[in-house]
Amino acid sequence: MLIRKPHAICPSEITPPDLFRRRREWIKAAGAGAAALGLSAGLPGAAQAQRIRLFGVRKSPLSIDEKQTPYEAVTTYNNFYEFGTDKSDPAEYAGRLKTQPWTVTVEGEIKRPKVYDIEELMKLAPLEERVYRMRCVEGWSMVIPWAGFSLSELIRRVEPTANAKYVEFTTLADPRQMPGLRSSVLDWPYVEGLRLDEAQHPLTLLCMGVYGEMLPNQNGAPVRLVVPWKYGFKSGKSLVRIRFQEKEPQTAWMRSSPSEYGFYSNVNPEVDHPRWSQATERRLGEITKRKTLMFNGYGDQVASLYAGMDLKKFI
Ligand SMILES: Nc1nc2c(c(=O)[nH]1)N[C@H]1C(S)=C(S)[C@@H](COP(=O)(O)O)O[C@H]1N2
Ligand SMILES: [Mo]
Repeated sequence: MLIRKPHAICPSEITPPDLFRRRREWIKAAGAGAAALGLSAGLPGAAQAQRIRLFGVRKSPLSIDEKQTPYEAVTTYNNFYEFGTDKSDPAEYAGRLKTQPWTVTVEGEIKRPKVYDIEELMKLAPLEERVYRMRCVEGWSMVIPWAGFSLSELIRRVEPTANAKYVEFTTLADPRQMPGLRSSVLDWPYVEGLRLDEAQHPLTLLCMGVYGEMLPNQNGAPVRLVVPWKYGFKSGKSLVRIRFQEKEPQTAWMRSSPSEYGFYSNVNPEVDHPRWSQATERRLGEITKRKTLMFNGYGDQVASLYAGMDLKKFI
């Protein structure tokens, strides 16, 4: 992964909430004039984006009870390489992504293949708020109140065949909307994968919102995956295809860096990344490092998925 070392990330890199809010207010006030002058392209995407509240989101018992990372940090400190590799790039450039209309093609080893319209997909099951602990492979972590429903709700409806052993997730790769595709940091599109039982696990979230609102583009609008016991890169943003298959998918990170990334990518403090330790992490907004927890603290729920597997080998 083309990244800075974890210790190089300090809290001051995150736009202070006050400053951000003031900037947004200024932009709102200046909005009409700026648009008329054709200046809107120069404004940060996050600031010009419409914020749309989600209604009827119920609390989930799968949430953790930890202090949530502020909205401003969640939406301005992002990895979304399709918009650039700097943490601030997605908030700055993803505003131009057109998320409507949007479809997600569900295909492969299933009895009911279907192209889902995003509106239909959002209504498939009641939306739940899931406060999850998120751990990036780069060494930072956040606590984020996502909104969505278990991916298993979708999987149940499309009826996997006996040949379905894995699920491949493909995300949008549109060079007209995504300036980061010009870089060859990854072999686009961004592809991720899960074993079928991992994909069916109740914690695996098909996510459409955050902080009670529809996802901002920089967080993967209109629909993304969230797999909280794995490193953040497994949680693909802006999904366009979900394919069920017999073979293990080749993920974008495995293709670009096979010596550094395996298929499972479970958070594991005992297995270092070849270039740095994974034993500790920095929770955004905190100074003192925390010890990273096995399966990111979700071991009680997910460890049984890997019974009998050597997790030093299946990284
Ligand atoms: N399509 C796509 N999905 C992606 C990425 C990306 O670059 N492209 N980055 C991943 C990484 S490394 C992380 S840590 C999380 C970050 O999600 P967040 O910015 O919403 O916190 O998104 C993941 N999903
Ligand atoms: Mo990440």
